[in-house]
Amino acid sequence: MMRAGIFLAAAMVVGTAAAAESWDMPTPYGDSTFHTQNIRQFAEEVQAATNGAISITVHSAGALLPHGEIKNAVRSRQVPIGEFFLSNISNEDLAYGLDSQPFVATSYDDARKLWAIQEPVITELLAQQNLVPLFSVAWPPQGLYTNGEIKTVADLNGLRFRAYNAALEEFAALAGAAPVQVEAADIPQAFTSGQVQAMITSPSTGVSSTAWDFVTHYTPINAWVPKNIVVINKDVFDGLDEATRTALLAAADAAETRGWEMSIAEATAKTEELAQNGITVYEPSAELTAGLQELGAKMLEAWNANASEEAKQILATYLSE
Ligand code: PCA
Repeated sequence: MMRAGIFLAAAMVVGTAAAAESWDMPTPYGDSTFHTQNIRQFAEEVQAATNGAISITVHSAGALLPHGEIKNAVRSRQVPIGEFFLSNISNEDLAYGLDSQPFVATSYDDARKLWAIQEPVITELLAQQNLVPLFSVAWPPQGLYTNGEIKTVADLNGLRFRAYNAALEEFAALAGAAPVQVEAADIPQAFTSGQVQAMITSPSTGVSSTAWDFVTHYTPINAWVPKNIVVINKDVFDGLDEATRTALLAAADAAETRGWEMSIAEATAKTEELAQNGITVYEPSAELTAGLQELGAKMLEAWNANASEEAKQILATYLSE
């Protein structure tokens, strides 16, 4: 009896050790970001639902890998799973970038509709790179941070403007500003060093970068609703047993639902927090909105001229629904 008991216990430990996997999960965004809080909860749920067979360590704020390397690191299996800003890879196919085109999808309803049309196309594109998308969550609608009120597009002329992707760089340049690429985690430093003077981002990122330390005004121009995406290496995914795969997908579904809810709640709460910390929050003038929309229309023309067939199909379906 005794001997059988010891034998069984030893076998169970070995069995668990062989099945257990530790996954490093990089994200460019810091710990105060709701996306990061959401993926940490996802990690906990995966661990619980798989009885510890998979334990995920989230590495925030670009600590493990620079933002621009995360997608390829998952592709090459340097890490099994990771999060990045979806439209950052629009240079590969404009299908990835439609959520960051100004004034295409400007509300959560629009953004959800766009994601539902984008998702199957993106899933196929990512499969060609040995990647499986697990979930995608929107940031709050993007607003404009400056020193002093911006009344028309002309007021942006010459400002050193923080950008996070190619579309924002194009938008800023069309507005006559000078775009500078800066990661979210480096925003405070970029402003205090004078590298940049203005930015477009969410109220969430405004609060997590304590924007009141370096700008005075914020206006919710709600120009687009961009998304993060979490992807897993396809070989890693296919190598899981069915029960584990099912648990992982269920946790991913829950994370997508929870993430969008967190985002919606933050859009209001974080705008209030900006005001509470002394930032003047104002509605954009009709002239500013019209001017920015004109730039958006120009960008969409260029987008259409360069987009792949599948990217154009996403836009056509989106506009027809
Ligand atoms: N915050 C991120 C991406 C979009 C957003 O709201 C950033 O500013 O980099």
